[in-house]
Amino acid sequence: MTFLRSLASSKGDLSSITAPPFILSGTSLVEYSKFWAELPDLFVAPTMILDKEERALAVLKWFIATLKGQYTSRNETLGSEKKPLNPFLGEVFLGKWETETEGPTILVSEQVSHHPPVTAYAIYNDMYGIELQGYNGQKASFATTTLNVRQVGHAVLYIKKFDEYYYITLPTLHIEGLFYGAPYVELEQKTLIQSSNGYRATIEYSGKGYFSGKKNTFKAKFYEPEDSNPLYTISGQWSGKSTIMNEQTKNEPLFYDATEHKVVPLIVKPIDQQADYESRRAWEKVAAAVPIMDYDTIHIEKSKIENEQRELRKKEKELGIKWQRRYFELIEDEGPLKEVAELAGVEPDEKVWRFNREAFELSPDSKL
Ligand code: CLR
Repeated sequence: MTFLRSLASSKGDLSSITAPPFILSGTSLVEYSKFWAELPDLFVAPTMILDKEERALAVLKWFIATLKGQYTSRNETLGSEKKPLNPFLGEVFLGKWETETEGPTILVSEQVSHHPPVTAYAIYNDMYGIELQGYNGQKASFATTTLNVRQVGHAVLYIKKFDEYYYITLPTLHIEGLFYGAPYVELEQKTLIQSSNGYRATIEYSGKGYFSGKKNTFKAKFYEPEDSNPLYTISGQWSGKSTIMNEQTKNEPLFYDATEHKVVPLIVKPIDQQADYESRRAWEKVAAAVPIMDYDTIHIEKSKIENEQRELRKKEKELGIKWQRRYFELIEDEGPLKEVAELAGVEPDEKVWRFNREAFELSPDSKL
């Protein structure tokens, strides 16, 4: 009950929530960017498809396939949704996936803002010429026993060979099961994938009871450029099976089966080779204390990090300087990205976080 009350008074800032110990996780939110590419084969697949329509469908498939990891993996590995550690400004999470067919796929994730919390990330595979960039923050509100979370930010997928962009908006979600101490995520409302080639998909989410009696359901409509009648309707469960219906033939084969897919583990440098500002190194003591429920240590070690951060901000203020982001910069949204946002009919953000690949490659951090 104390927890539910603390949620009710959290006023939109998720980092201010004091969660009961059993709901804490030792993983920082900066790590969550990894869920975009844990299936490297689906991530690079669109680059090999010459037909625009088929390619846009492959992007949709990859996107649907990422949802299970993004939104159910804590339940699967830890038993319930958890409260992640609140990343500090400048905290970085780096890694790569390495598979025989896809080669290396690199992940760079950085906490670019603390108040409000914003994480920016870039994920790229040079062998196939594909790159995903994005950033996100969360706005929370609480109603009775449900925590509602709206995501701010977006992701942009770029395919080099076709000089093609896909603008991706992020779903709104809510946390159910709080009252029973067994929280889990359910997605709601709509997201959009708009390609610079004109193809687009809208994905509508729902939980039990709306489209069907099943949780984690979605219905995606896939459109040709400038057409308001969908070519295909894809529906089912994003954590399970979905089918694709051709609106002309009414033929409805399998689209994706999330239960068949095994994620490729991300390779992260051993902690002793990481920089101080790398997530797992910085939070090492807290992360070790969480599973053994050593609350004193959790508290002491968290406070250390928070105090260090406070000191840093104080010094910057005294010196009249601003914190320099490591690998991302806030720029005006010009050029192709603004165009796809407009095509998508979404209000483009005035300023967006973009990856500075040069800065990353000049840094020793790029040796993964
Ligand atoms: C972060 C960005 C990822 C997708 C994603 C998945 C789960 C979300 C997380 C985002 C933000 C933080 C989040 C989490 C689920 C629970 C957690 C909303 C959007 C909150 C802070 C936890 C509150 C405590 C509960 C367990 C009660 O791409």
